[in-house]
Amino acid sequence: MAASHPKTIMGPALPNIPWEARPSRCHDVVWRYSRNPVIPRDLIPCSNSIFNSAVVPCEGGFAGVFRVDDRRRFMRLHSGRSTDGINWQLNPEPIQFLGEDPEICRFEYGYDPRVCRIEDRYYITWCNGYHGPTIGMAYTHDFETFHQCENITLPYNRNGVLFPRRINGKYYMLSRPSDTRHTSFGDIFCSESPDLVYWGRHRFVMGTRKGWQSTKIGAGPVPIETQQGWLLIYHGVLTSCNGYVYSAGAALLDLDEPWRVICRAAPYLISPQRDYECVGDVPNVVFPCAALADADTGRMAIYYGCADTVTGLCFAQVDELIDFIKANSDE
Ligand code: BMA
Repeated sequence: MAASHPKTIMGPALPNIPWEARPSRCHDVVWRYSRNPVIPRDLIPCSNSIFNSAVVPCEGGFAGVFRVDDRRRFMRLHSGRSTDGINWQLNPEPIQFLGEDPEICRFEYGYDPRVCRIEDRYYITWCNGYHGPTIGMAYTHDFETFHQCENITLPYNRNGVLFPRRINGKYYMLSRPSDTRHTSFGDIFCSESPDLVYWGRHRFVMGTRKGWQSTKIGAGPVPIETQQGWLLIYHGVLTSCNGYVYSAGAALLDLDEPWRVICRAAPYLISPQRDYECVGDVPNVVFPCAALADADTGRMAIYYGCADTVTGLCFAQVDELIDFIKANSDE
């Protein structure tokens, strides 16, 4: 019989969520899929690497937008589909965004997509080349035709992540103002919009902390709505004597005022430890961009880029994850 207490995840059931139980010898709050990586670097003929990619439930299966660095080392976005969330078919051709205004649709580069279903559209946000990195936005109904909108930030900005519903009538976005280079700073901010076009009321959400998140942080997957607040998984960067190390952590944000942090775990959830996370085009990177959640079971499946080369999958139970954040919060 189903549990009688209210479900933690405030969203639909997803009975076909990819899932694997935590290995018996593992005590971590987030554990990796045993057959990682789920997406190899050479899945399509043009790909040098496929990573930092976003997936959503779609039409009984799954669809997504994938970061493909091609064999010219141009950064492109490709659509893809899967029936089980594990075996993916990617369109071998990059997405051609449609739009009226050539100023906006002149594609320079695109990377680190997120996909957010809001009402009847799937919105894609990504780091879009427009006189430097900014946040591009497009929408699709079917992952075939993509309509590009105005950029939603000025340059320079990265990690633009939408909330999946209006909050008190307004749309919200998290982003990370940055620079033209391999930014050595960065905090997460929240912006509000009446219409997904005009953005304002920019609020500070959270900044760097000691240790794994001491250089910069940036929002990861679209936040998951729970009874305890918006569950935000984000990446944090440490500068080691050998360069940047990207790990992932979690926080809970207020449901009504999402710039307010309720609690935030001091330890990371996952850091680069497996070979495919430590070795690749950019070593020592785990970079989550999407999370699936099943409200019935509390299961979560998190997709993350590994070493800027391949895509991995890891799992969590929402109640355990929230307990972990609360028990380890330094907020
Ligand atoms: C960031 C972005 C990510 C990348 C990371 C590590 O600035 O470019 O796409 O995964 O660096 O190289």
